[in-house]
Amino acid sequence: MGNDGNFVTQARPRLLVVDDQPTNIQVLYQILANDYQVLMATSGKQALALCENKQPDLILLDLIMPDMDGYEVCQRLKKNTATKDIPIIFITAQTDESAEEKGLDLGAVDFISKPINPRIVRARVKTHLMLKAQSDLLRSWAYLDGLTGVHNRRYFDEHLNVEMGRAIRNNSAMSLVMLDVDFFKRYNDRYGHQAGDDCLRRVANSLKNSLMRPGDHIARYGGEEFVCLLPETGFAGAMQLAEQIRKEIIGQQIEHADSSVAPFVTVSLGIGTKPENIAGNASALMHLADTQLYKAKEFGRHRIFGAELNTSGKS
Ligand code: GH3
Ligand code: MG
Repeated sequence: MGNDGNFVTQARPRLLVVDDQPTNIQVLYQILANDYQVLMATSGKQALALCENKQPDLILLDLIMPDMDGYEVCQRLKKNTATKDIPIIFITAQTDESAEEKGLDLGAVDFISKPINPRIVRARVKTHLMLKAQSDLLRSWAYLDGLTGVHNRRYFDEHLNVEMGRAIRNNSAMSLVMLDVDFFKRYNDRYGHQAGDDCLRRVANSLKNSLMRPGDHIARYGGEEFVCLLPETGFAGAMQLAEQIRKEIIGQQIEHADSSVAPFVTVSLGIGTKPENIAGNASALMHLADTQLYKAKEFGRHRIFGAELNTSGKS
């Protein structure tokens, strides 16, 4: 995965061929370049960097290389959450079974022996790319909310930690916006559960329409509660966005005759911000946004409250 939950393989799969001998790379390139985008690396170090930045769909990895051998490259890729799901096929002149066993134990999916047989290489690459595409698809489903199509809580929880780590490393700001539909129980009671589901879809769409940056994440956190994760966004920016969301939702004029705040569906929002240069942690930020949401409810609903970590509350 590694990037914004976009797990689905691109139209032309991307392979990475790693070998310290350029002539070996050349041979594989000629076999595969017609069908795939082929990236090349001549050392383990180069391979690791390419994997993080370019996210290949499959790696053909030479076992014996100077400096860092194929086993070590494999081990490092498997340890890194950003690269652990990329399948690895070892290419080796070694015929001894224990080498193969060790490679498979380290998480490689297959072994191909040199000298290269083009038909075998093509067939195995095709098979493993198909398996990868299937598992990418399953993984993406496991992270989606079936009703609204936005990410689910599981995805959010994992991403919150990753983004918080990044924000701390870069000393950058980061905000959460938590949102809860006002008087939603009454909405269901009056209009029925089916209409309630439609309403949640429309709320999710409003969020999608309001969040413009590619790094922003939206997730359905619970029944009628959503959360937006906004990397590199300070308090003022989050406030502005929350206001836009609030307006967008009331602007849809979804009739809600039993609401005590408006004739339409409204939402309450709570913001938590980790400011620049202040170390935060994911659960403290989550707790802050949640407390602010609670305040927004308490002070009348259809409003926004927010606060920054380590500073006093603001609204
Ligand atoms: P408040 O303004 O304080 O948030 O009141 P509320 O009625 O929105 O909050 P409450 O927590 O009392 O009720 C939430 C309701 O949301 C109850 C539950 O039946 C409904 N709900 C939760 N998930 C779904 C869902 O997936 N579909 C539908 N239609 N309703 C849901
Ligand atoms: Mg509610």
